[in-house]
Amino acid sequence: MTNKKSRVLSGIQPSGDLHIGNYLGALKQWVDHQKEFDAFYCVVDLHAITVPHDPAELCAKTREVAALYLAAGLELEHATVFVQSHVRAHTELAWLLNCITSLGWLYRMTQFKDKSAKYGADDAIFAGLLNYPVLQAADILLYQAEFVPVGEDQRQHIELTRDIAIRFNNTFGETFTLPEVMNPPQGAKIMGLDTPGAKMSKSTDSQLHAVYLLDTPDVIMKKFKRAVTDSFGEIRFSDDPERAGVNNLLTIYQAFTSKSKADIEAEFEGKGYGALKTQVGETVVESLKPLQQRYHELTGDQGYIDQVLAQGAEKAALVADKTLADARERMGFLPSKHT
Ligand code: AQP
Repeated sequence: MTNKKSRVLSGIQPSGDLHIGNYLGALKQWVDHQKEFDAFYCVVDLHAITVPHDPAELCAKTREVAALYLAAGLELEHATVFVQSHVRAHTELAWLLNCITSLGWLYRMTQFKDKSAKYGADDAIFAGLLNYPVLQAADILLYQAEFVPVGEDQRQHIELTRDIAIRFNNTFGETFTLPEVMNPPQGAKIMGLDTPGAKMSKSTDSQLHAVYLLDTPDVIMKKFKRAVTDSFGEIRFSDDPERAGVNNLLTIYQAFTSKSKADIEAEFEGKGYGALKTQVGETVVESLKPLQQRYHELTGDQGYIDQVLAQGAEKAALVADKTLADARERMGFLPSKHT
């Protein structure tokens, strides 16, 4: 009997400030389960250029996101942390997979529909925005990941990854492991505080939409105090879209405290929305304090993060290059004498 750990891979785009949705949907479960898995976590910078971007900001945010991975508690003896673009195999496998991916599959992706709708005319939409789920499939398949810990919004992309892997395996022979989605028990879909009908997102202009991991306590409290609720005056979990604001606050509270729904509803019995907002805000402030402190320590030594990322890329490339070589061979490319 072997004790081989299952492989996991996930990543976050350095496309803005990370928020508590990214933390609860992805980062927290990476940290909570890191000892159980052989883990690869990358900063997916190539995904962040699928919409217009600022080069200096991309570079700064890439380091910031990597530092947040470590500040949240990822330990390097359990997790390989690296930058996606530092491992060239990602872009090469993405091209190979693009050539077996049906256009119809990509047009059906909800994230493409939502994000492209913001740009209106086709001429304003980059082809990368349509194709990036294929790059995401390459990210996952290169590492033969069995599980992909992500928020609920990414489920469709993981299903697409499986479809692409199945088509490749059926056409060219068994090459890729089929990955499964791993959602957290709570917090898989955190909604915007000002728009509880829409998921909390990095790319929004509203000041009251998202609580960022590096927000100060005052700002966090202000955002929770102004969170949209309803006029029912009842504090309980509910799937009713009209009660989505209160449900979202309770979900955030549950994800940070791990209390049961029944205990939480009992705790707020007879209390008003003001008390709920204060309690959730204070819980988030306290929960983020260790992460924020560690982030500031880590970034005090800028060279450290770059060194971690260099070592991570080296380790990741060992795995990724092997899978890419297998895929190239199976597709019939003439082996190169130049390496
Ligand atoms: N609101 C959310 N609730 C729970 N999980 C979430 N995630 C994102 N939003 C929520 C999870 O965070 C991880 C990283 O996401 P991403 O950066 O790859 O892109 P995204 O899903 O498109 O996230 P954002 O924050 O909305 O970014 P932008 O605005 O740049 O597109 C994923 O695991 C995701 O599920």
